[in-house]
Amino acid sequence: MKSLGNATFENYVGLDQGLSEMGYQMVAHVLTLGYAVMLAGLFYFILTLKTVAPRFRTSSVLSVVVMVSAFLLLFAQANNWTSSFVFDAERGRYFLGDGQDLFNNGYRYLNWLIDVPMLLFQILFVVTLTTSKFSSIRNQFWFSGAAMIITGYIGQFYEVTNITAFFVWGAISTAFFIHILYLMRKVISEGKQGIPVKAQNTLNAIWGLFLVSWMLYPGAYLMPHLAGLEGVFFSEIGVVGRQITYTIADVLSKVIYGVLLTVVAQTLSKEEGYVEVN
Ligand code: RET
Repeated sequence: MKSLGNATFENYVGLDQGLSEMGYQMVAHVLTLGYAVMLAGLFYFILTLKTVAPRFRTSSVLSVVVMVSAFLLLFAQANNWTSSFVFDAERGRYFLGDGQDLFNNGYRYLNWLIDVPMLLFQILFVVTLTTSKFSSIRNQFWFSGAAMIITGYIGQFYEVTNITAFFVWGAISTAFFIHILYLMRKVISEGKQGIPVKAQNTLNAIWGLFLVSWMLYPGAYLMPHLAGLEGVFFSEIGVVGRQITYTIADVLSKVIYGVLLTVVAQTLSKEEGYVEVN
């Protein structure tokens, strides 16, 4: 009898049903796309640094930190994928290789541990808070961001072997997530006060983007259980669906979010009479 310990569902699918050529390649490609976009984003944030007034530049620098860490960790995640499954020519499918590394999404979670606080701090360097204190919001962002990720990281190990533990850790993580959503809403509504309509509209778009893109992560956590255990998603569909969801979420929450913050900073810089000098 083979035992996979606390392995995540991708490995169980890879052990029993295996993965089709299309499913396996789609994941390999989408993971590669993920780190390629981070490298492209890195150049964008460096090259646009001087288009905003100096007081906004910390936001771009934080995007640079996010791009570098995401690039490295997504690269590791992509290699983890290709080293976990091996093609079996007899059966024409990929299976979990004997003695190979198991696949785990843990690289992502630890990447979020760096990126989530950075992404949350970033907006504080673009907006001006009216009633809240910068340091208080920063500390709450940092604390709840880290707590949300660490509890989720522990929970994801149990997605197959201990459903109760999986849901309890997931619920604790969600409590911190709700706190973050509450803080972000407050930051954005304070930030909109007294700034040009154009920048207010971009901040509204940032709030919408934030809500949608951050919700995709708990969606991916729940993926194998979306239609009940052993349901439709406890299969290749779920394995591929989860990696596509993560990649879309990463591009939106790290790159597009950073670009929109740059746009707000550019509008505000122009309004204060900042002109780029070379
Ligand atoms: C977890 C565990 C299940 C419950 C919840 C989660 C939320 C995760 C989020 C992650 C955001 C990550 C970002 C990364 C960017 O680099 C941990 C999946 C609520 C919101 C924005």
